Amino acid sequence: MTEAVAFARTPVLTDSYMHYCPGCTHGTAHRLVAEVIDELGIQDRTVGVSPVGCAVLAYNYIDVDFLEAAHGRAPAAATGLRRTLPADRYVFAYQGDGDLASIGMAEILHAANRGEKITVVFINNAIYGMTGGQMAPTTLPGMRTTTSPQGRDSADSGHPIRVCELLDTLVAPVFLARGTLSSAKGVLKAKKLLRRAFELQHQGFTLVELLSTCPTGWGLTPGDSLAWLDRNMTPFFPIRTFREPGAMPPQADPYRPDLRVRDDGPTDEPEE
Ligand SMILES: Cc1ncc(C[n+]2csc(CCOP(=O)(O)OP(=O)(O)O)c2C)c(N)n1
Ligand code: SF4
Repeated sequence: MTEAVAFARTPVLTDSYMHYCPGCTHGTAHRLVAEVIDELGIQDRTVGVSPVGCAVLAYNYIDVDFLEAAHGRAPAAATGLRRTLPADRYVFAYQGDGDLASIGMAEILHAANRGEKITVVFINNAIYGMTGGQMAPTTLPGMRTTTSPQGRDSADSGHPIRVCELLDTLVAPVFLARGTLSSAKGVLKAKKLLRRAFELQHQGFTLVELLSTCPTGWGLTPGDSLAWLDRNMTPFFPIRTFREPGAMPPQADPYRPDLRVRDDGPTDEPEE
């Protein structure tokens, strides 16, 4: 009797058990990144930058060269790699929402604004998972965390930050998209987004945000976490592609590329 292989380990994943909690979609995201690297045939030309957060050990699972960055500094570290390695290399940063949107907000904004030719895989689970479920910049209004036991009060703690929408105000990014890991359909689409980001990486800054579960931080079962994500996160963080190559930011007028400083000195009278 011949056996058909229905499912196998991606060659770009190491043969290690992942440490993630049951139902955590960090593992799904790792697998997708590994599959994309495998399919593009770039394993020996790819360097990852791992974050501080639950994915700190990403280098144990995705079988490419890795650099470990201090909390929030992955885009800055990736910038260094990008600018010093040969141009045919692929550089990606993998970051959680605490890492990227809190302590690392300056790094991600400036790397995107400079148009660094990197891919950022942004895992948004609306909470600080690793440190015990504290409120993150992406925590939803009314969402209970260990530091917002009554639910996030936006009047006191601010509103959740929508990272793709924020970066979409910048001129330089070439690809910005948000997907979800909450369903099989979402996972398939997420892989397409990651592949597109890697394919476009040498044209400029690319980022894929993936809505992700944290059953432990959310205090839910794995199954309930998927439903909770769909019910609560997706309305606040819409699944869509924000930026494609050649597109200008929504408020394009002030960013006309032909507008530059004039070299004929100040005029006495403002022109009518
Ligand atoms: C400079 C610095 N500040 C704070 C911390 C503590 N810390 C470690 S992980 C983390 C947040 C992790 O949350 P997130 O980035 O959302 O990733 P997740 O664990 O949810 O995947 C924090 C605040 C640290 N390690 N270093
Ligand atoms: S704490 Fe949350 S993000 Fe971290 S491994 Fe567990 S489920 Fe995943």
